[in-house]
Amino acid sequence: MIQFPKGFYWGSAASSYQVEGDNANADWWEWEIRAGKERSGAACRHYELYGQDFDLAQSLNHNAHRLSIEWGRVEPREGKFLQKELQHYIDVIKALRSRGMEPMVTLHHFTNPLWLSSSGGWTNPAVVRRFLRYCDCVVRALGPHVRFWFTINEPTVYFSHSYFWGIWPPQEKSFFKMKAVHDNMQRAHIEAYRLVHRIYKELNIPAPMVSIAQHMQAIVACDQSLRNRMAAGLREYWYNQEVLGTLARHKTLDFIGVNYYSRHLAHVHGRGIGDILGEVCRDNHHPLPKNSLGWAIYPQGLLQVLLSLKKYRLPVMVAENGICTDDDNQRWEFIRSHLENVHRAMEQGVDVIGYLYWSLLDNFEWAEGFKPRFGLIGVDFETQQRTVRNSATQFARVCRTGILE
Ligand code: IFM
Repeated sequence: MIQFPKGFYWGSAASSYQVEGDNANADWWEWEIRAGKERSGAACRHYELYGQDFDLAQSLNHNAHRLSIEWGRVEPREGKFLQKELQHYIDVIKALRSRGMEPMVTLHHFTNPLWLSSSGGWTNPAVVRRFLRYCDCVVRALGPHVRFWFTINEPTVYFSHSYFWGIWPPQEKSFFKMKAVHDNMQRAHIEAYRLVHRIYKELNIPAPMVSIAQHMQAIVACDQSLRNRMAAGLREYWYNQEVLGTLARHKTLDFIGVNYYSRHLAHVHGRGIGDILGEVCRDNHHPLPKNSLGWAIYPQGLLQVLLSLKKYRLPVMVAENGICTDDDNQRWEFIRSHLENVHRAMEQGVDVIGYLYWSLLDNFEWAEGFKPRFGLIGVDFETQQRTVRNSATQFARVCRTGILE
């Protein structure tokens, strides 16, 4: 039996674009059309149904919920903020609070307003000023009700998928553009961190907790060859640690949000930068069970990444951890085994303060569409019917008691 401490945050995470529906002012919306991708459409209609979805989360004993603000909704034209949309998010956050859940708010989760992307998006250094103007408006409106902020979700995933691998909008393949986005995102976080703290001081409310949500894979060399070990070391630095290290040096992290899903087995044959940064084992060495998208399930990898954060001496929140699967028994086993490793990390001195499962609902999984089922709660996208899964009930017991049997 494993006992988690009192006051631990238990809940789930989501992002606006993936659940709300009808986010027609986002660059991703336009890309779905242009690239002939599955349309996000009404998604989970969570924009209207959030009250009933939060009733379910409350009934599952969650005491926290991570959501994001859709930038293109609150600022559909540059500099024009819609009070009605800000009020919507205030209502959403109050709906969480009134159900006993701590709202944790992400300011940027992959999508951009169309006006931003059409003027260079995150490659244009003006994005820092633009992001700060948006943060200023949102944080003043929501600040009195929110303590936890994530400025940017998974910057490394965003800049590599969108600007290096070219698989997400705007589908660029340029090391230099990726580097520009990387630099601008770091600057944006650093400035936004300071801004959020300044606003809280001005409003005379208790200091906020600000971080990013950092995507981390358990990077493992496929064998002991120098080439693979060097590739693994380089990727550990570039994908997992570099951004966090910089933000920590600037003293702009109050805690660390970590999103963990899978193992990354580095195996390099080629000599190109893409091979060095991305080539993984294709020969099924060290096989593991997989989720429905083919990602290896590797619970001890969560221990590995949590231990790698110890050096920052900051509280850590597991801001996302989850599995897409059509087998709900596999989902509960995934949660159980990952929680075991969270607890091991705590025993070894990592100050983990919460665990948020990805995701509350089945939702729109970006370029993969609606097929991957990540939800504790199943969604029938024809009828918008919700079905609480058995894994959700098992997890609810842990959320209520803090005990993992
Ligand atoms: O759905 C995504 C989420 O938007 C960011 N982290 C990973 C999840 C699963 O791929």
